[in-house]
Amino acid sequence: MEYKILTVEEIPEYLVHRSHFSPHGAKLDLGEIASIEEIGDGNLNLVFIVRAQSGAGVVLKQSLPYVRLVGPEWPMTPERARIEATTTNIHAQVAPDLVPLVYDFDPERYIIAMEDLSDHVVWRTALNNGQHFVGVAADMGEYVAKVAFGTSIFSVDTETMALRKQHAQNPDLCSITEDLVFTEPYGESDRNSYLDANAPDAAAIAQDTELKTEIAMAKWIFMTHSEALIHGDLHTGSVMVRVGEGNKTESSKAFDSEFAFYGPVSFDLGALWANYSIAAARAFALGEDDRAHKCLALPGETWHAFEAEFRRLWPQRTDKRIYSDDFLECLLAQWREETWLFASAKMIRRIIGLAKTSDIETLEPNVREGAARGILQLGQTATKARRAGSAPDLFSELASAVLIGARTL
Ligand code: SR1
Ligand code: MG
Repeated sequence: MEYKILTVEEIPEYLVHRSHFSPHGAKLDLGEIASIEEIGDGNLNLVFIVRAQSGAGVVLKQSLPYVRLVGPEWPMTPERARIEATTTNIHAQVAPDLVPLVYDFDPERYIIAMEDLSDHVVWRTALNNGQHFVGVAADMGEYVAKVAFGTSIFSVDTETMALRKQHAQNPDLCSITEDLVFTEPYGESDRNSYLDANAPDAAAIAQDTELKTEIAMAKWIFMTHSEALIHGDLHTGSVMVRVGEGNKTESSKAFDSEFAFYGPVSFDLGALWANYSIAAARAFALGEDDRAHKCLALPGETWHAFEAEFRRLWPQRTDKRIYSDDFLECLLAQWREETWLFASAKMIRRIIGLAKTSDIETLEPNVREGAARGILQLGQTATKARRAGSAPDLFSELASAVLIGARTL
């Protein structure tokens, strides 16, 4: 069937045909539509926000048959919309308040209708604007723990796990991660790019054989450890936050789980740590050191909330015969060390490879140079330093020293 791209003009008619879905418990009456806007700023999809006169809204997200960031010359399966809808629904069962509601999935047009989160902001945008939200990093730790426990063999029986893994196969998007995160930044690739001033830093990465062995280990873990139905792309641009007084988080939602698959739990934690460090590098580059240190407190906040929630859930595991309390300690220690490794890989890719972060890209080149160098050096040193102790505070101390040392203020 020919792929039909959704347009603003078509949406009122489209909603009539999907009339069975009822955002906010009341059908979105076409006569009441106040506005329709395309708001997608991600790398892959079209995103529309439909607002009714009543104030109710719904988001329509369509996955294109190609990578939006590059164009039709990079075809990509639109099936990722099904992965995202299914994952969001499964995550909603285990972490109900921490993901958006999915109202509808249209498998023919690859369109998800989901909760309008207009009263939330994208966390990365807030960080870029110099805002610090209290509680969201802990919420994300809790989310990863609930998913790690609730979608894994600790609570799902073997047969159901086998079926879930089958339905969650996501080879096209996993290949993107395998290439962009774990391979291309470490050698020649047409998709790599950086400031001329950072060419020696990229060359140092490509020549660091010890680092490349660690990254090979990370890639192997990513490709072989099917532990839980992880989010798969949990950076600060995949989190929406609503805050109240004192910038205290009232609601956190992890969204955009199209990269989800049965993978290593520590990959999601590493993605968060990497993006906290990138936010810190931006703050240091702008001379906002107090705020940078607050960003570097976030790895600890996420880890401690993750650990506390996983420990809280542990007594509910279905098989206590061999999965003992001693095993739990080993597992947490292993995940904590892997988190350093994945954080490093996720930092390095955002500086050298395709798909960068606005945190760094919107800095003036003179300070961007030092911020980028700091992130690369942090990735290089953290992969090795983790073996000497993997407490999150040690990561933050290392990050602070490396990012300050590299900045070009
Ligand atoms: C071609 S997709 C590029 C990146 O965008 C997503 O956010 C993932 O991080 C992916 O690697
Ligand atoms: Mg995304």
